[in-house]
Amino acid sequence: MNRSRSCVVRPPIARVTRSAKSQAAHPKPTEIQDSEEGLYGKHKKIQMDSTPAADLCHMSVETQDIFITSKASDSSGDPLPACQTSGSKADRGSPSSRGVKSSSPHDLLSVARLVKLGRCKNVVVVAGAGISTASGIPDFRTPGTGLYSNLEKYNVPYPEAIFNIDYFSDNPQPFFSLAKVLYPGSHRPNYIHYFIRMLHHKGLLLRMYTQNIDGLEKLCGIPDDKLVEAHGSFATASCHLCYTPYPAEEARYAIMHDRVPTCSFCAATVKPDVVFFGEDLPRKYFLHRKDFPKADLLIIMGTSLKIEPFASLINSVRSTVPRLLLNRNAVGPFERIPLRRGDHMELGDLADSVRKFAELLGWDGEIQELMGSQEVESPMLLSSPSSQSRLPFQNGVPSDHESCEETSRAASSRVSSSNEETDSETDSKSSA
Ligand code: CNA
Repeated sequence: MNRSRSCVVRPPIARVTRSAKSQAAHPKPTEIQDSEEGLYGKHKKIQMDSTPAADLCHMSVETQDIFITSKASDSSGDPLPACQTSGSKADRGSPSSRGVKSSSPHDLLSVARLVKLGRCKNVVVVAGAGISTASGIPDFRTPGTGLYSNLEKYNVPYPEAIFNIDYFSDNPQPFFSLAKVLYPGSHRPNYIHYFIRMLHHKGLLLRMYTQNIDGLEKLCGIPDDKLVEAHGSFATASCHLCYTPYPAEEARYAIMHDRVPTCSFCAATVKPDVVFFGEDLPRKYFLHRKDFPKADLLIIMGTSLKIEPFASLINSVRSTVPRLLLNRNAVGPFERIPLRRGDHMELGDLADSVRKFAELLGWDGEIQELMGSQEVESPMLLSSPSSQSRLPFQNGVPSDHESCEETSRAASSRVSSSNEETDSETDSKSSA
């Protein structure tokens, strides 16, 4: 994974990031140069309703949210006021209903009808931590159960510090303690993951963009070429300063045994290639430039849409493309009244909503069967944490194309980093 050479120290107060700023500044359709050759082929010429894709490269979080969530961790207040699910669509326009969002009972039905009519053949799924809470992995922001409400034990000044590369540089311990909980291995995919796999099975999944780092998408069988792990994963590891690759299994072993893995090249701390605030996203993320203009249905599930640039992705589908939000509460543009034409949402427990959607599509039986067959085919994979943890690797070697790509990228970035040592040092010094 490339780390930004222009990495800027972001104190909690400096909210505006390149991506967030550009989104505000460029609400109009963006024209992408025809000559622009992407990593994964040529980009579409016109990208409607899009945030300039080139700007979507650094992960950041709204500071406002940092303060709100910090506050939430020492009080029982809801950082993102949970939206009520009562009321009708007509309510949405009235000032008295501002902040009170609803899902119509017809929303799921309308989208299911479109799918059944064969109108959605290029479905893009955008997902976050909420798809894995049913697997027992806490999300970030759910009050009470979310990781941000339970950070006292990590002793960090503000929740996001735990994923801040500059903070990590000084003190990796908080992240390593959390990594022990998040490392893939002790959790298994749930119905929601298998629903997405079923989309693929039906030939409808154009791509899944996940912010999750738990590896459950791969574990349930969503193929690598259909998956973009936008915030990286634990499948590879490298030095956080010089990017020299480090065997992921060794990093895992060290972290699990409360040791700090260090780089054999420069002796700095090694970290799993999970994207931190202030770091670049994996290159595969830029597939969004060709995927989103092509999408004919966008399903957004289990995310608070608080982290940029990922959150802005959902604005880069064409304006006529239906967007379905499945979440506990309204988030992002779905908080606005009235909703954009073509926007639908089903609020409530995600597993319930997804099951309902699957039933409307007539897929529920098949999904159950798929889950059952997975259990029978590889009971150890699904039940044994230790064997699960080996899944992304085959004898310690990353088993998929992306992991290899990440590794070779890290190797090449080591070369470039030694060539540009001064840059890198400046960055790291300013980070410190
Ligand atoms: P978040 O900010 O915690 O938001 C999660 C959203 O999902 C919230 O809106 C919740 O209301 C909603 N949600 C949670 N559980 C349910 C449920 N059962 N039914 C319905 N809705 C539910 O997390 P985001 O994904 O938006 O933030 C992105 C971060 C989280 C990424 O950088 C991840 O790396 C990070 N993260 C990942 C994991 C994981 O890999 N499983 C876990 C925790 C955090």
